[in-house]
Amino acid sequence: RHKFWETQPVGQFKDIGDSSLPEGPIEPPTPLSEVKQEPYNLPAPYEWITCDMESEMSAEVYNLLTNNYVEDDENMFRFNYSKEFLSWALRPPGYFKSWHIGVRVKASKKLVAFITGIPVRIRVRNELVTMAEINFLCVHKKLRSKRLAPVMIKEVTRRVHLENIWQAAYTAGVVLPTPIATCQYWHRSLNAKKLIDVGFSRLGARMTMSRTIKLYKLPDSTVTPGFRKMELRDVPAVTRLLRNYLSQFVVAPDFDEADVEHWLLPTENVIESYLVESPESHAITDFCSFYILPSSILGNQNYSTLKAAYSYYNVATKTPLLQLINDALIVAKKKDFDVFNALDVMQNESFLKELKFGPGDGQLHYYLYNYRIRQTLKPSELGLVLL
Ligand code: NHW
Ligand code: EN5
Repeated sequence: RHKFWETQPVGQFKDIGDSSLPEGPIEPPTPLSEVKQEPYNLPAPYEWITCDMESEMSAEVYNLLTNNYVEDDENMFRFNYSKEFLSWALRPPGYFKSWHIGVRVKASKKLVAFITGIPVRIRVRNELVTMAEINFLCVHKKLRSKRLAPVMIKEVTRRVHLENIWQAAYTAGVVLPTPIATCQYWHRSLNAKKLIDVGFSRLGARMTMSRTIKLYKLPDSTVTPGFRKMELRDVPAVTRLLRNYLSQFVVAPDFDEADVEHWLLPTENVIESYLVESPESHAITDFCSFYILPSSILGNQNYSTLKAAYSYYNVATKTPLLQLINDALIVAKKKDFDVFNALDVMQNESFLKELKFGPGDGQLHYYLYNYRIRQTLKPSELGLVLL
């Protein structure tokens, strides 16, 4: 069934429910001297390249992904990560350039495949594990089903091993051996008319366009006193808030101040973060964030881009979470986003229905490489959002 994945140190379907298997690494690390020193072989027309995401290479990567990356099941939309977003996603503190891997045609130099890793510290229950986060696996549409993906996965694994890292985390819309959790995408319409016009959503039964627009109406300004954009000076307070919040989840990143500065400080067209500063004590009590990931609309006469915001990390200690996220929706609407998306991770279930999110037709499966979890987790036990 899974000729490649059956050979890898990942949870196998046949082992589901076997409580005699211990939690933790599936294979021990091998001595670094035993890690293969040369890259894996590619079919003859192709060669490996390391992609410098600060150079013109980043435009080639952008073009490959824009034309060949993830689509929905009906091929109506395709993720359109911006160049600025890719630069942010791939260059966090301590990143390795050698983990930004391209495949190109030797003769023409054309980039035809890509895969990336970034280093991350992830806590699984009480264990802190340094891992690679693998993302942006992409093979050009014309080169699909030629078993190029397994070679790319083996090559990124080799380069991760060379840094003495032996575990990885990744998400995918497809089922592979075997998810640690399966999450649901939810969508909150901000521009209902456009969403319907482009086929992202449908007019409900017994609903007119004007009733639908009214249903999703939002106030013009946020309601929480002390709600403002996060600034550099807030990094220590936000780090404390977030670390404390994430400690309750079974799987969560271990963020220090350098990570919070990178991952949560607002960056134009990439990431937006807001917090609540108590008007009395000036304490930072609540925090919310979303990242910006448009999708190309495939084959529509009137529109080419869907502007989407994705819920990232949110922490509410004083303000009700519902009100905090409603303020995030108000901000997103003001900034002309068409839709606000969220997964049912962390405590998101507590606001999704009340704030008029509806379930999408997509799921997101979470995976760990070379780390076994005894039981499948509930989405609410996950404190991790990948981009
Ligand atoms: S998920 C997004 C993945 N990208 C896309 O969906 C873009 C559009 N599709 C494509 O470009 C986020 C191709 O269809 C791809 C597959 C490249 C997906 N993950 O070359 P073949 C990520 O980036 C398996 C893992 O013939 P293809 C996360 C498939 O099950 N495996 O297929 C990435 C089969 O193996 P099997 C996937 O369609 C995590 C084999 O690939 C997969 O031409 C990567 C077929 O290969 C997926 N999304 O290319 C793993 N999709 O055993 C990281 C298919 O079933 C692991 N496959 O026969 C950790 C590594 C680091 C470890 C460090 C210690
Ligand atoms: C790793 N970092 O399927 C990412 N998106 O629901 C890779 N559906 O947008 C993994 N099909 O339901 C990616 N509208 C896996 C996701 C791939 C993309 C994907 C889904 C998620 C999606 C939309 C459009 C469907 C178009 C037809 C959808 C319904 C919205 C509606 C709004 C009003 C209230 C009810 C729901």
